[in-house]
Parts: sequence; C-alpha cells; structure tokens
Amino acid sequence: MQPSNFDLFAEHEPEQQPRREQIGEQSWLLRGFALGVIDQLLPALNTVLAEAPLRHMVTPGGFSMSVGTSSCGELGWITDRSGYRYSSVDPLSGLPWPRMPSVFAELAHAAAEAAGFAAFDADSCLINRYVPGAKMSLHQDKDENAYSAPIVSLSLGLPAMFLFGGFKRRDKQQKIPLLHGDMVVWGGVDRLRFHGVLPIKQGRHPRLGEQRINLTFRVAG
Ligand code: MD3
Ligand code: FE
Repeated sequence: MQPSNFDLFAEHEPEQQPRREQIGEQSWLLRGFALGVIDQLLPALNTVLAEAPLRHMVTPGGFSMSVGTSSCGELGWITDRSGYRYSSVDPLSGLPWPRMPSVFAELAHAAAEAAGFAAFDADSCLINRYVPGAKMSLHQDKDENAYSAPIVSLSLGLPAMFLFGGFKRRDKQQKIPLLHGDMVVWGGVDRLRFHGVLPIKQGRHPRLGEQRINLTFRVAG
C-alpha cells in the first residue's frame, strides 16, 4: 500500500521536535529546547551585554581566557590573578550585574523541570562567547556555594563539541555535539564531572554569525 503524503510528512516530523536524551545518570540533553523562544531571548541577551560587555578575564595563572565572558543575575562568576569566585558586582563597571531577563529565568526553569529537577531558580547566568578557535579546557565547576542544584546550559550559534568526562581528570570523555537551541541539564551525581569544549570550528551561523554563545544558569549563592 502507498503511504499518503500526510504519512510521509508525519514520518519526518519527529526529527523536527525537541528530543530528550540521557547523557549521564542525572544529566539530560534537550535538543532544540530553546528554539521556540530564541526571538525573545536574543534581544534580551543584547541588552544584558550592552550593560555588562564581554571581556577576556585572566586566570589565577596569568593567562587570558580565549572565551569572552559576562554575567547577569544576582551573582556573576569572575576570575583574576587572585582566584575564581562569584561577585555581586561587575568589576568592569563597579555596578551590580544586569538583572536576569525573565525569558532567561523561565527557560532555565522549564529545562530543569523537563530533566526532573523541580523549582530551579537560578541566581546567576554566566555568558560565554567563543569565536572559532576558542575552547574551554577540562575543568570542574566548584565555585558555587552548594552543588545540590543542577547547572542548566543553553548553546547558541556555531556548533561545539562538548567533552563530558568523569570524576577524575583522566577519566574517559564522551564527545557530545551541541547545536543552536540545545539545552543540557547537569545535576545530582553528575554535577562535579569534568567537562570542557573543543576548539570551535570556523563557520557562520545564520542567526549568530561567526560565534558560539553559551549561557549557564546556576544557583551560586
Ligand atoms: C557538566 N561552559 O562555563 S556548558 C562553564 O559550553 C562551562 O561554555 C561550557 O563549562 C560551555 O563552566 C559548558 C555545560 C556545563 C556546565 C557545567 C557543568 C556542563 C557541566 C557542570 C558539571 C558537569
Ligand atoms: Fe564548566
């Protein structure tokens, strides 16, 4: 029997829908989860970055990060020669970080809920900007006050190859491609796993141009 055109369409449609994929015991990849709110999210992001511009922070070892960073919310992650920490003040302006736009907070809450973490209420959003060649070396996120809340991430623009390791630096890593609109939720036992991002490949994203922007929503305080 011949399938109707309608059936053919139905067969392809699920590939367009957001999909949920388990990547760790308590970590979930939500493909395309943010695509429906991108038009509201990008102007809000630009407003935040006009107030708190991206900058290349210096690590305690004295190296300038290849990733440009900024923050919004009550707390922002900073690094300088004296160490890594969260601050309620943007050291560039001496002012509080911009408020977290409601579209950010609501999206992060919804993603956490979709991954089984109820009542996620981020007090910090770290903004990372990668140009082609920029990377993030393998590390753990340990500067938050508590590890009970998950971290929620949103990828925008150029694709990245994300490295998801184990609890020791030398543990084998999974390689996970992260695309525009994808969200990942990392919580519970996976919260302290090593992770990093391979150098971003050259390219031009139709919406974001020659860059990748990653937002991470955290409960830092
Ligand atoms: C897995 N950022 O800012 S987000 C970072 O794409 C950071 O910019 C990467 O690692 C980026 O600290 C990855 C995904 C992420 C964030 C925190 C995690 C993955 C994580 C904490 C534990 C395990
Ligand atoms: Fe990290």
